[in-house]
Amino acid sequence: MKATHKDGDPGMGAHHDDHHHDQHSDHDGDRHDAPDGHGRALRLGIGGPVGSGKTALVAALCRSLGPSMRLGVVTNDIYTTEDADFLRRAGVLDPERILAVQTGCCPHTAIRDDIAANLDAVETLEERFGPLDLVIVESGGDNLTATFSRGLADSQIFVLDVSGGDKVPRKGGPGVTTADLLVVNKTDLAPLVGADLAVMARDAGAVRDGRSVLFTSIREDGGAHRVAEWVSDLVHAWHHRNGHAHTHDHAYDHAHDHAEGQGPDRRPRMTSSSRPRPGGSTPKELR
Ligand SMILES: Nc1nc2c(ncn2[C@@H]2O[C@H](COP(=O)(O)OP(=O)(O)OP(=O)(O)O)[C@@H](O)[C@H]2O)c(=O)[nH]1
Ligand SMILES: [Mg+2]
Repeated sequence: MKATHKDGDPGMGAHHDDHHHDQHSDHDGDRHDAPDGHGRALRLGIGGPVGSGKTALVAALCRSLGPSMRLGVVTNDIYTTEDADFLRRAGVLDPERILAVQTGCCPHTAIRDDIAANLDAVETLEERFGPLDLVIVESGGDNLTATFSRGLADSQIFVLDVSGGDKVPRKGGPGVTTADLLVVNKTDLAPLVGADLAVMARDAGAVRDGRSVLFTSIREDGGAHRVAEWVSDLVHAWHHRNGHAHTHDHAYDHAHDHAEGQGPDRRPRMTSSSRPRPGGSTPKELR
């Protein structure tokens, strides 16, 4: 069964009866190996606590990457379609390319344990608008343990904000430690809440085993610029890895070796062009 759309609202219930993705419905995220990526979009999961700035990041990524990439977005809310509505109103993407999943349960259930409704939404976008380069799946706000099944997301960004205090990265949890990119958002609020960004950077570095961390103030214009660069690198690596034909309409200048064998396991890396520009409002990468 394809996901249901209610009253013209493309909201999708996670709890429909006919789970044609039952093979993805067991309860061990690690067993959900991503299917062969040949011909399909990179699936990027964005998770993190309630209100940390996930939707703001999705909006910023759509604005930055939309001109050069074929995008789709899936949002998750418990009972509403609030995030999808916000993104449609913001005009960051063709409204039809934004689908809402209503989880009706703990947000992490729909991105980790029973991913059927989210997979339906991703596949619906690809059927309607494909081929796509990138489908972003925003999780509902959850706690520090929430991570995406690898059967749903090829790569994951975890968004924290500074308002929970500078102790949060030190507390770790799978979202903080294992996400491919950790974003620490709302740096503009750090002085107001007494959060020491250097402490957050140090602690995040200690628990993340070299994985990337970016500090952002997404509310500022261009505040997610470096996250957009990271994602752009990731999508291009994805195309190379899977042998997709794609135009080299790179939104961002980045280290990009077209030689065979360069793509597969290359982590996106910051290049000289992605370092903070003097006088710019780009967020700081503190590691
Ligand atoms: N001061 C400040 N506010 C921000 C920043 N980024 C986002 N916000 C605000 O924080 C609030 C929550 O942002 P959202 O993007 O809705 O957060 P979210 O993580 O998607 O929230 P849920 O989906 O409800 O979990 C909004 O009022 C945003 O405008 C930032 O960098 N600085
Ligand atoms: Mg949101």
